[in-house]
Amino acid sequence: MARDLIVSNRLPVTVDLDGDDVELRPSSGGLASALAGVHARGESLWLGWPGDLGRASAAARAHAADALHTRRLVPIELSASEVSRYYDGLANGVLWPLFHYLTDVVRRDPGRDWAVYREVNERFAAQIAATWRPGDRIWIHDYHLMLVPGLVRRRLPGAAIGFFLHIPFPAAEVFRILPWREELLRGVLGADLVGLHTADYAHQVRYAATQLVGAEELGDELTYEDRRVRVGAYPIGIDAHHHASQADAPEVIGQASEWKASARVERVVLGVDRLDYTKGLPRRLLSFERLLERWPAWRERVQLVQLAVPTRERSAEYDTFRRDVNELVGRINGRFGTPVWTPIQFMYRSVSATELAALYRAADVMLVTPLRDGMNLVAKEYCASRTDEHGVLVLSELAGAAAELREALLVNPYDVDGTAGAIRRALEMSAPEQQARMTALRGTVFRNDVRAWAGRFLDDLDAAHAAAPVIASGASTPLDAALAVLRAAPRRALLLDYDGTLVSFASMPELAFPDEELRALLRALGTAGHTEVHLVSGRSRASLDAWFGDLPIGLCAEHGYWLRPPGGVWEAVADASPDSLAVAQVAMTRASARTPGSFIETKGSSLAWHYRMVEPRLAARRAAELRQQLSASLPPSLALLDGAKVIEVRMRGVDKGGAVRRILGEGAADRAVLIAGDDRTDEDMFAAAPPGAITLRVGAGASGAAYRVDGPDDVRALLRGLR
Ligand code: GDG
Repeated sequence: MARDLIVSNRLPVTVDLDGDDVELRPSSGGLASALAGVHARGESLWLGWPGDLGRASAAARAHAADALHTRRLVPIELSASEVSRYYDGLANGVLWPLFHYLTDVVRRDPGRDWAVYREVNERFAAQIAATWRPGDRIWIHDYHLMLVPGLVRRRLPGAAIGFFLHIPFPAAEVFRILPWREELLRGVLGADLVGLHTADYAHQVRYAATQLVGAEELGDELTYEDRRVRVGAYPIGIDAHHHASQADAPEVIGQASEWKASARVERVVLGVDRLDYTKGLPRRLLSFERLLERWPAWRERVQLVQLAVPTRERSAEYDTFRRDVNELVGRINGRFGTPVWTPIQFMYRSVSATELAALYRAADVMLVTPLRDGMNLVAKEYCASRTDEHGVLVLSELAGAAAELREALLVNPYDVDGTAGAIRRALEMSAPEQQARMTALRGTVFRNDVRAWAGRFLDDLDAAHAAAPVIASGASTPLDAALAVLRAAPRRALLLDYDGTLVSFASMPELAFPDEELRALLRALGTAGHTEVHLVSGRSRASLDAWFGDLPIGLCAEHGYWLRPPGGVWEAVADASPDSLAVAQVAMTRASARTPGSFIETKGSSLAWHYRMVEPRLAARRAAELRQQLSASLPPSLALLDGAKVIEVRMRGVDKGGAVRRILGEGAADRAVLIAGDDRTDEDMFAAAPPGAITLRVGAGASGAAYRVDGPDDVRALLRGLR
C-alpha cells in the first residue's frame, strides 16, 4: 500500500528519558498541531528528530524505538553539536529571523552552521530514500529542511515530492541576502509542489526563482531544469470542530467564568504566543500602555492577560528578548497599577489544552499582532473556540492569517498608536457587530480546516506529479552491465556532447575550455583503434577546431551542420546562405542594443541571441518581442529554436539527430554505441539512437535517454573505464 511520508525537523513527540524508562511528550508548535490529524488517518510514516537520545542507556533506547515504531514514527538522530549548529545556528539563528524580515537579528558568521545544515539535510534525504517504496508520497516540511526536496530528487528522480513552508517567504531583495540563496532555492525546487500560506509568499518564491536560479515562470508553475514545479498558496487550517467542542466542555466553561470573575474587570484582553521576537510583544505592550494613556476611562476596567510560552531557551537572542519583555511589563504595571488592579497579567509558561480553551473563551478581545507570521494558528483557534459568536479579534496585517480573516480588526503592528486605537474600538464594539464579524470569521475557519488544507495539498501534489514529465528510464539492464557490454565490444562508437557533458558550464562560453586531462583521455580513446570518438556540439567549427583539431577524433559543430570525421576535413551538410540570416541579424542586433547583458553569437550556419545575464523580467519581455518578430519574418529555410536563455536561428532540418545518423551511417549494427548529452538539443541524438545504443542523460530533467548520471565527473569516470 502506498503511504505518505511526512518529514519534519521534529517528530510530533519528543522522547523524555527517565533512567531506562522513556516517556513521549507531545511536541509544541503550529506544525505539530496541524499535521497530527493527517498522521492519525493511519496511512503515513513520520520521519524526524525524536529529541536528545545521546545519554540514553541501551534499554532506554530499545524502549524508545518500540514506542516510536508503534506510532509509525521514524527517528532521525542528531548529536548535540548538530542540534546547536543546524537547528539553533542556521535554521533558527539565520533563516527564521531573515524570513521574518528581521535582518538585524541574523547571526553574523554562520559558515560552519551552514555546513552542518547541509550534512543534516543529507541525512534526512538518505533516511527518506531508505524508507521510500514506489508509490509513496513524500511531504517535507519547513525551513529546517529546505535542501531535502532536491537531495531526495537526486536519489529518487520519479518520486512524488511536496514541500510546505510554514513561515513567510520574504521578498527576493531580502532573500538574496543569504550567501546560500541559490542552493536553498534549488533544494526547494526539487519538489513537484511547493506550498506556502499565502499567494503573496508563493509569488515571492516564483520571483526569487526567476531572479536567482534562472527558472521560468508561467502562471503558478516554474520550469526549472526541464522539470515543472508548481508553487501555490495553501493556507493552513486547524481542527476547528475539535476546538469548538473543547470550548463547550463543562470544565472549560467553568474555568473561563471563574477566571473572568477573578480578574475583576469589565474586559479581558488576551495574547497567546511563543515568546518569540517575531510575535510583536513589545509593541503590543506599548499599544496597551498607549490605550491607558489616551483613554484613562479604561483604567481599572480592562486587563491584558499575556501567555508567553517558553521557546528556544538555549539561544542568547531569546534570553535577551525575554528580559526586555519582562522589564516592559514591569514598567507599565508600575506606572498604572493600583492596589486593586494589575494592568498586565504576564505568564511565562505553557498551559494545558483545556486551560488554553478557557482563556480563549474568557477573552473579550484577542490580540494577535506579530511583526510577521507565516499564518498564526492562535487567531484561528480563538475564532473556532468562540461558539457564542462573540469576542473581537485584533489581527496584524503582516500575519498570513490576515489574507483570510478579513473581518478581524486589522492593524499594522509597527503602528503603536493605530493598534491602541484598534484595541479601544474592540473594547467598545457593539454586540451585534461582534457577532456579525465573528460569524463570518468562523465560517472561514471551519470551511478551510486542517483536513481541507491537507486534502487540497495532497490532491494537488498528485496532479503536479502526474503532469511531471516522466523521468523513469527505459533501461532493461543496470548501467554497469550495459557498460560491460560496451567494454567487451570489438568495435564501438562514442558520441559525446561537450558543454555540460564533458565539462561544466562557465559564465562565458569561451571559458569552458578543455583541461589537459580531458584532452589526454579523448586522445587515448581515439587512438585505441577499435573506438571512434565524436564530439557532437552546438559550438562553432572554429572553437572545436581550436580546442580539438589536433586530436584523432571526429568533430561535429553547430548542432550537426558541420562534420569532420577522425583525421578528415570539415564538410557542411548543405550550403549555408549568408543572405538568409540577414533578417535575423538585424532583429538580434536591435534586441542586443536595447537589452544590457545580452549578446549575439555568430556561427557559420546560425545566429544565437543569448540572454542568460539579463534581468529576468526585462529578458522575458525582450525575448517575447524577438521571437514574435523572427517568426513573422524568417524565410522558410530557417527555423527558430528556443533554447535555455537563448534564441537561435538555424537551418531547418539540421539537428544533432541528423548528425548521429550521418556519423553512424549504415554500419551502426556492427558497433556498440554510447551517446551522452545534457540538454534539449541532445534529446535529438537520443531519439535518433540505433537499437541497442546506450543513451546517457547527464544531470536532471526529463529525457528520452535510458540512463542517467549526475554530471561531467561521472561521464569522465565512465570514459576512463573504457580506456
Ligand atoms: C509556525 C509559524 C504557522 C501555544 N502555546 C500553547 C499552545 N500553543 C499552540 C497554539 C497553536 C500553536 O501552539 C502555535 O502556532 P502558531 O501558528 O501561532 O505559531 P508557530 O509555532 O510560530 O508556528 C506560524 C504555523 O507554523 C503553522 O503553519 O501558523 O505562522 O510561525 O496551535 O495553540 N498549546 C497548548 N499550550 C500552550 O501553552 N496546549
